[in-house]
Amino acid sequence: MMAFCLTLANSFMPVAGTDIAAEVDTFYAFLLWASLVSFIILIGGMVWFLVIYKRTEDNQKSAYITHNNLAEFLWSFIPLVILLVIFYWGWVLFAKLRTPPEVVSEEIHITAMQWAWEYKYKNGKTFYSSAKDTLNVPVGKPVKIILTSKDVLHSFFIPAFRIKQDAVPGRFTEVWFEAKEKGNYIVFCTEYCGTSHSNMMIRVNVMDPEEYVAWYHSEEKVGEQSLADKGAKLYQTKACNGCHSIDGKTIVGPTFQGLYGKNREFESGSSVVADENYLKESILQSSAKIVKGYPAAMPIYQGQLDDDEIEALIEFIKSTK
Ligand code: HEC
Ligand SMILES: [Cu+2]
Repeated sequence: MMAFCLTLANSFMPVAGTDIAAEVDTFYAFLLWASLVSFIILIGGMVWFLVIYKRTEDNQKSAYITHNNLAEFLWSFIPLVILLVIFYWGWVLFAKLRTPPEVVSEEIHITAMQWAWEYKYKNGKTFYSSAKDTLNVPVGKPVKIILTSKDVLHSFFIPAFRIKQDAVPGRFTEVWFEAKEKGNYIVFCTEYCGTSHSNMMIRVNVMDPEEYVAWYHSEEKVGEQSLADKGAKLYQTKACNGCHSIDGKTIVGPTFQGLYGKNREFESGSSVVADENYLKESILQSSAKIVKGYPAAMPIYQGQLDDDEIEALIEFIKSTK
């Protein structure tokens, strides 16, 4: 019975390509059935009352009832419990969808633009979706996508994985998934972004892990260098190394070693965890947050580094463990 209700409610859903997708579907099935039952009780009850309490004579009076404590309690309390269940269930699922595992197998930078996606792998492999290339990922491994946009709002949506995340200009957002089965799945841009918005429909190709590794190390779309290596070069050419070490020593500024993911305290008394957005802000406008115990001595790099360079510097900082 349960299984039948679930299958029926999910019959119009796209394939469930991840374990979480199946959980999301169960949740939706519950919502759907709960709505159906409520609908029948409410509308059915209304129609029934219309029939049985229909006035039969002109001077018929309705009964004088002021209130009914038990009925009022029940019609408030039962829906409250149901809504709390929906809230809690949705919350747990949402947290799962939003929180990537501590260790992910792949991290892919994706930059949205009018009207293509640019994929950039850690080893520097870079290509555009407009060339009809698939986004290759391994099966059964957690994959994290770090999103940003060059121009307007876009949104990265893989219906089969039940994940959706906006790509916002000037900011990094992230999303993750672990595909269950090999195959091709559709990716949509799901934020209307101009005339060729529909060209942003691409495919994610879930591959055998060995096949994926072979492709990853193949010559195809190979970048000149890995993102971290590119960042290491910038670290020298942009003179970051004059003030930041990568071996734990303090020069003028704090060391980059182990910085990513660390809790940072500021002169203002606030604190944040050093993620991509924090690193980007620190590089472009270091004065926005002054690290506690350090002078506000870092030059402003806004306008002197392009987005690709910042991405490379961030990957470099992440690689100094
Ligand atoms: C003249 C010295 C100087 C140079 C050059 C410099 N920085 Fe800094 N940087 C600092 C100081 C001092 C701080 C700490 C005070 C602050 O937060 O502004 C800092 C803070 C940072 C932080 C935050 C660190 C943390 O521990 O939270 C990052 C990230 C950073 N710098 C990156 C860079 C990068 C990348 C470059 C090169 C493009 C660079 N810096 C060049 C002096 C410098
Ligand atoms: Cu778009």
